[in-house]
Amino acid sequence: MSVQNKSPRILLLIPAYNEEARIGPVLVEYAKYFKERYAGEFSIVVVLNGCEDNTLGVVQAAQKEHPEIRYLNYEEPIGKGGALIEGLHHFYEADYIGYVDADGATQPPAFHDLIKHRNEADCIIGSRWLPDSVIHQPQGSRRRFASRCFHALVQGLFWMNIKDTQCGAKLIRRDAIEAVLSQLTLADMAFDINLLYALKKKKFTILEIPTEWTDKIGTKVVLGKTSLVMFLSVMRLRIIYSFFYKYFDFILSPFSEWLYKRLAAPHRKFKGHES
Ligand SMILES: Nc1nc2c(ncn2[C@@H]2O[C@H](COP(=O)(O)OP(=O)(O)O)[C@@H](O)[C@H]2O)c(=O)[nH]1
Ligand SMILES: [Mg+2]
Repeated sequence: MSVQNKSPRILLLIPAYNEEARIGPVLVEYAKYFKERYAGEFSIVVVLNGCEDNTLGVVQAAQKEHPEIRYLNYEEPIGKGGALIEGLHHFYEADYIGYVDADGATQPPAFHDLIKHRNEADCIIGSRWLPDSVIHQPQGSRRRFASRCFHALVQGLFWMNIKDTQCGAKLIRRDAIEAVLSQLTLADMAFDINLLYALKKKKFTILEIPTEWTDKIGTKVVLGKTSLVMFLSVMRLRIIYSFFYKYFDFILSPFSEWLYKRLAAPHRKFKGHES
């Protein structure tokens, strides 16, 4: 088999915060599915942070049965985005790095679909808003309304023309991740915007494909607070990518640090545009 045709090595990241009730079956399903069907090397890294429940015990139990499951455990509340950024710093030997939610909203076949499209773009993302998307259980109406408002805001600020930036299922080539890693700074749920915009700025290609998705009970999203933090984060990102950022960074950075602390939201310093 030539090197080009060889199956790629895939690393799947799963951010997890207080997921003892949801993550166990998801880990087992992913491990079994990819062991049976996938010829390449497939490994999972769960990134836990600040869990107050037994998520760690559940992950360790799954790891005993399936050694391809590993984990990183942070005591500090680094947020979903922070967990993914830490996970992305540990590429291990992967050619592609992807992520999904811990709740099983994206089932293994839907993640496998992203892998199947890997040669068509640098980043493949699942979309719940394309005509062929299959949604078994939609989100509630308030959540969908908030999500569409957020989408309009993101489109107005960044003009990425992506229909669904927030779907938890994404797959990115290793070299694309490496090129943007130093620009990843949003530690909350708006992390995806940070990733996608950094990729676009570096001229990497992004392909949206219809996905199969099921909303699960037990969401970690607290609509009012999460929406406010995501709003602040995309505004912060817009400023970071504006031409005047370098002149005002000395005021803006301490201010945003202070504001996120007041909101008890995860915050990371922006490290710079160059990788
Ligand atoms: N590590 C970590 N993961 C988080 C945090 N908040 C949410 N997550 C994870 O992010 C994913 C998405 O959260 P979820 O509740 O499924 O959001 P929803 O599907 O948008 O309602 C899940 O895997 C959560 O466990 C956090 O503060 N830290
Ligand atoms: Mg979810």
